[in-house]
Amino acid sequence: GKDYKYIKAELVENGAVGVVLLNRPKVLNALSLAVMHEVIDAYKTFDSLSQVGAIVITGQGKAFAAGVDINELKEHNLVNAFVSQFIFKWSEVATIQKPIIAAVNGYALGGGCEVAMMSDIILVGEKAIFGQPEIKLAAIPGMGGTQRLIREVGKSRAMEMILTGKAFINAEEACQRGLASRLVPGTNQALLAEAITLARTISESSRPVVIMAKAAVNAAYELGLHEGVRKERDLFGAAFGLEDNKEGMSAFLEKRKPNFNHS
Ligand code: CO8
Repeated sequence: GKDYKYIKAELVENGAVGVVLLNRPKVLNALSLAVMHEVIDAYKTFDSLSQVGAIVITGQGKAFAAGVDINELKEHNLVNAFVSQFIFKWSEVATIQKPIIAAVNGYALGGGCEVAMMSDIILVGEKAIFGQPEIKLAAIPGMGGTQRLIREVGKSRAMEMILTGKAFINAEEACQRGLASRLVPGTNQALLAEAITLARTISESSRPVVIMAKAAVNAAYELGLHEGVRKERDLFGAAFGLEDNKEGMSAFLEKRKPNFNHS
């Protein structure tokens, strides 16, 4: 593996799953610029490895991530916030083609909540807490929070969270509203193990078809229904051009496990 300073990145499940562990527990995994560069680099590396089928990101201790690093934020002014890469490099997460699963336990605040929402599936532990407290710093969310949170929890709840900075969503509410897919009881380890199992399950399907499916679902974020359905139809059709597609159907009819070669 690569030598990162603020995260740990490793391949598990015989290389089928890439795991990113945010590793600044003393500051509740605050997302400094260095952390941002390392996470994006790890995501891109995993995305480019043919054996990797899905990626997991997680925190540790009391936090997934308690937001952008406030020590660095306070150094910014209007000019360099716009001109420098600042926090906007996080938008490159949208270029990752393989599914990303966030295993969230403890605080996912500000940028931490936003990094979780940039993922494709969120699993929560019992102690998960989501919030957008930027307003208390006289700032607003800057990594997609205002756009994604309304889609996940509805406008009213999102407004309450963003305008007060004091309304938080716990694990149960996150599941109830659909922000998270499900709750995994127990320790951080149990949550991570479940996220890895999920990633492994995804990695057993045809890689290109998984990428098509993710792209089709994500189109719903960006396109209207008419164009979205058209995009789905194009991707649906494209899947029929794959060898894996023939293998998948043959295997079903021959009552055996498919042997995908991911092409
Ligand atoms: N940045 C830097 N350090 C942090 C951060 C952070 N976001 N969060 C926690 N820490 C540090 C604390 O300073 C503390 O350090 P030390 O031990 O040296 O004092 C250590 O982590 C442990 O934290 P606490 O002692 O505070 O732990 P508690 O359990 O008492 O409290 C909380 C936990 C409630 C999570 C509390 O730490 C907290 O409120 N943190 C800040 C949460 C926050 O405001 N996040 C949003 C940040 S802004 C953002 O993400 C995007 C902004 C984009 C707009 C930019 C506009 C310019």
